Amino acid sequence: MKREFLDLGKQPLGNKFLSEEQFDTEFFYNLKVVFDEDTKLVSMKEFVKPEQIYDAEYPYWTSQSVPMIEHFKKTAEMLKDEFEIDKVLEIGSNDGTFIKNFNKENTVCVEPCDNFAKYINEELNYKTYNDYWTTDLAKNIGDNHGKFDLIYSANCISHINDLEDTFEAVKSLLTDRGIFVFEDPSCLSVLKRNSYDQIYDEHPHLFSVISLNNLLSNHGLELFRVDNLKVHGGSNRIFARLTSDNPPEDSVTNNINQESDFGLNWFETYEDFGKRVEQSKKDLLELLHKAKSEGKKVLSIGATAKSIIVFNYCGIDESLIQCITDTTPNKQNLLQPGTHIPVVDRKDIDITEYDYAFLGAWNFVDYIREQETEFKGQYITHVPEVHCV
Ligand code: JHZ
Repeated sequence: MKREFLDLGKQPLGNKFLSEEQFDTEFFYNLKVVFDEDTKLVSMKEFVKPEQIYDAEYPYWTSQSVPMIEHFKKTAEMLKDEFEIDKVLEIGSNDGTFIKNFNKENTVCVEPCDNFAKYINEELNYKTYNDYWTTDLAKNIGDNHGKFDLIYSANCISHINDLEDTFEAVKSLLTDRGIFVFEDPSCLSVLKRNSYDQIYDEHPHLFSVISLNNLLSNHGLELFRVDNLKVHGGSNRIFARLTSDNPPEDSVTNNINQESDFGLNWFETYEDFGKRVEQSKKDLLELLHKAKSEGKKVLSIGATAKSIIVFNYCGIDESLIQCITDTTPNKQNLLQPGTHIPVVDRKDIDITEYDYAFLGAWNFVDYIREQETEFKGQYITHVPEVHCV
C-alpha cells in the first residue's frame, strides 16, 4: 500500500527554463510524495511522462559544475583499479563527463536527450544509442555488442519511472563477473537534511538502501556494496551483481542498520519529515519577507532544478529574490519555470549590490564560497534548516 506524506503543490518541470512567449503553454503537475509500505520505496504519486522532460533542449550539462568533472574522473579510476572491466555501458550519459574516462572502443552509451546523444556520438565519438533505457533497447544492444562487465549510471536510475523494466534490462546485459554501479541521492540524507527539493519530475524515486535491497532482489540482482558519497548533498553509490553465493560487504548491513535505526522502514518517519518541510517553508518566507521589508537585495546562486521546487513550493517571486545566476549558457537570459524569476550570467551582475545570496546549488556551497570572493553579504540556505551562513 502506498501512503502519501508530502504535498509540494503545483510544480513546473524542473529544467524547462522559458521566455515570456512560452508562458501560455507552460506545463504544471501536482507534486505529491508517497511511501510504499511493501517495498519501502519513496516515489512521486503521479509520474510525468519522460518525453515531456528529456527533449533536445535539456539544459543540464554535467560538465558545467566543475566539481562533478573531478568526481566522475575519480569514480572511473576507482572502478578500473578495483574491478576487472573490459566493456562498459553507461545509462544516461548526459554530456559524456563520466564515459570520457574510458577507452572509446569498449564502451556504449545510452542517452535519450537528442542534444547530448548527438554531442557524444559526433563530437566525442563514443557509440551512443539515442533512446530510453528499456528491456527492448537492452535486447538490441545485446544483439549488437554482447554483455558488459560494468553497467554504470549516475543520477539516472532514480529518474526512471518503471524500475521493474530497468532492473530486468540491466540483468539481461551483465556478464557473469559483471557489476551494476549506480549513484543517486540518498533518502537518509534527504530526511536528515530536510532537502525536500531532491524530489521532483526528474526524480520520481528517492532511494533508501533498504528499498533497493528489496527491489533488486526481485530481479535476480544482489546488492553487495554501498559507498556513501558527499555529492549532491549526500548520495549512495550502489554496487549490485547477479545473485550469487558470495556474501555482501559489511557496508550493506551497516547502511541498512543505520537506515532502520533512523526509521526508514516506518511511515511515521516520513510523516514527521513532511511536517519539517512545512516548517522550512514558513521559516524561509519569514526570512525573505524580513529582508524585503528592510529594503535588502537578494539573489540566488545556481538555477538548479532543486531551487525551482523550493521557490514554487514556497511561492517565492521576483519581489523576494530578484535574480538567479547560473554558469550554464542554455539557462541564462531565460526565466525560472513557474516563478519567472530571471536567470542571468554571473558575469553580468555586480554581486556587491546584493545583501543576501540564496544557495540554489547548496550542494556546492564550499565551491561557491571559494569562488565568490567579492560577495560581502550573507548566504541563505534551507538545508538542514533555514539559516544564514
Ligand atoms: P545541480 C540536476 O539537478 C538535474 P540540479 C538532474 N535531475 C540531476 O539529477 C542532478 O542535476 C544531477 C550551476 N552552478 O548539479 C550549474 C553555478 O551556477 O545542483 C547548474 O546549473 N555555479 C539531472 O539542477 C547548477 O548550478 C557554480 O559554482 O538541482 C547546479 O545544478 C556551480 C558549482 C554550479 O543540480
